[in-house]
Amino acid sequence: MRIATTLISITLVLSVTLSAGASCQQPRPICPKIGTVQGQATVAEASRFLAAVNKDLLALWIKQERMRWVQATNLTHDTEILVAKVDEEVMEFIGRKAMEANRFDKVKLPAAMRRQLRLIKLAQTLPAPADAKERAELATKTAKMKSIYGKGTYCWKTPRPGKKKCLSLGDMYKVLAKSRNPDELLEVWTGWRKISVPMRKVFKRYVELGNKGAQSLGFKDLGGLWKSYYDMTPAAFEKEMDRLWLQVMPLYKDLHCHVRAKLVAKYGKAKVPEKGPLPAHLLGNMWGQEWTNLFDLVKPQLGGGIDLDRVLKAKKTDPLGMVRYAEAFFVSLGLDKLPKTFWKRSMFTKPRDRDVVCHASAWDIDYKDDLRIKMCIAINTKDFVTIHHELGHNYYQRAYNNLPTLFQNSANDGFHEALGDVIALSVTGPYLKKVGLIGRVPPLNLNPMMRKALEKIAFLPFGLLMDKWRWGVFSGRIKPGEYNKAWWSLRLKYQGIAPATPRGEDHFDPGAKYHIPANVPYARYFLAAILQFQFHRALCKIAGHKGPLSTCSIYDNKEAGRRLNAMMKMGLSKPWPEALKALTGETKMDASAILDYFKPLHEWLKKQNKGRACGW
Ligand code: X8Z
Ligand code: ZN
Repeated sequence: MRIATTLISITLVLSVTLSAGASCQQPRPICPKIGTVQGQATVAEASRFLAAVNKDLLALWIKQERMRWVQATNLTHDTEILVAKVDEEVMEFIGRKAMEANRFDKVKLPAAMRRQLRLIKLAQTLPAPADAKERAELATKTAKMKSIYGKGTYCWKTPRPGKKKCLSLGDMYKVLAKSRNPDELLEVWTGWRKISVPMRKVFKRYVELGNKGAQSLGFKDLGGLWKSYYDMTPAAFEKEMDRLWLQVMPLYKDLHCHVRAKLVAKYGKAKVPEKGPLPAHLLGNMWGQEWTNLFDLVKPQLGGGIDLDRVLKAKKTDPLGMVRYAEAFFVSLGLDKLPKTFWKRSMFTKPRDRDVVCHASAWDIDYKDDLRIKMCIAINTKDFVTIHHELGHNYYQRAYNNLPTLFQNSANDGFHEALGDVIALSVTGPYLKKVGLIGRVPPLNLNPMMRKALEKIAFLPFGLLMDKWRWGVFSGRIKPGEYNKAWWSLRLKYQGIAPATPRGEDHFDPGAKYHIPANVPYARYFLAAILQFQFHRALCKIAGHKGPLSTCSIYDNKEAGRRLNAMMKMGLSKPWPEALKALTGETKMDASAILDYFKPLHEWLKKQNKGRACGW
């Protein structure tokens, strides 16, 4: 790792020195070759500065990743403090370097250098205030929120004979997935939300301090920083999100309408209002962010389709086996196997003896080849997809590992989130047969597409509103006294979902979703949901696929793999439209691919909804 980075840095200095000649031709008082006139910055200095930042940042990030790994896989008082300490150190470093970078503002620089200087400011999702005490407080607050979330459990009001008394979030997933008893569902749904009540105060302070940090870097607030990741102004980015949402909204509304009709049929009008929002606890998922567990209630055809849950269980697939299927897919595209250390160091299952953060994540501890995933794998379709998602992160991380540290990321964060999902879109019937998971491909009907829609289309408004809420909070438009009210009004507006019981300001429901206490921006998942279909369409074309997009699998296609890897290798070195162009030939994010993919289902939904009053 270190050697490669040093080489890059030297190359950079050389190429910069060469191109610096160009700036010497302009009527400038100094030439970089001659050196610095007092107070005036030069290209060569900028180059040295960037080389040092890339080197020091790498060392710091590696240290931070190690600490974070240890904490996430063992939540204790001590690991919480250790992570807060290292976070503080990283925040201090980046904050200081971002300030120092300002001195090159007026120097004419090659685009790659200018970009890196800008990326220093964007290198963290949570910048700290310059004051050391406030910085330490912010680091402590975020570590605290993460650990409250990670340790969260719920114990049944009345213990059930023969069943666990206290449930982890994973146990609660199972209840929400399988139970059709509305009282039980409501108890679990409400029970989980008790964990976030103590977060409210901590969160409020985190907002104040995070904003202060973002403002010290010249952003309006923390939301302003998050919206600046996309090679356009924050205002333009907000518009971009809304534009994409408007493209897909009609499809979402038709899916919502059909699902509601089926929920009414199942639970009755007293529980599910015929013309109103969907009750949040009846959607088979803790946040109503995807509805795949409602498949049996809403499926278009009776027979056919593949029940991957059942297949995986029948084949006695274990967690490692699930990961091996995903790795084999990437290998079939011509990419390397995962390193041996991946298998040794990853956390695949929930340990019995300690608290861990079960929320799935992918890591590249040394920014080179120490790739790992951390998951509490359950043997089901959802986790099968999530494993592909996580390995997508790992393969992306490995593809750009030779770039300067500041470029070691995806073109925009939606690209990172889309990568593994694209692979999961290729998990089709014929693919499952090829890898021996099923013996016979069932005749094609609309069922698999419905299953995907419950995952992808249902997700869209949730993906959109998570950060709409936070942008509002960071800007001060949403006041601490109305956190929950604003949350539920966005849930109603975009998702058409409502809680079954009042959720006043004595609750803090946004905190019951991982990314809020963990300070992970969420617009990325919305973008990924759109982008992955654009990638899929392009890759299928490269693979020479004919016929509907939903039947395409790029499994075993080396050319598709080569093109995908070429895009991943660009990392964050170029504005994202260039990376998108490299793979798809397109320069805009666009929902036409996702709409194309689901067109047959949308037609079917429209027919089903005839005579129903849709909307809420
Ligand atoms: O957080 C994730 C991944 C890790 S980056 C498991 N996802 C979002 C979520 O769970 O809310 C993937 C889909 C959306
Ligand atoms: Zn992810």
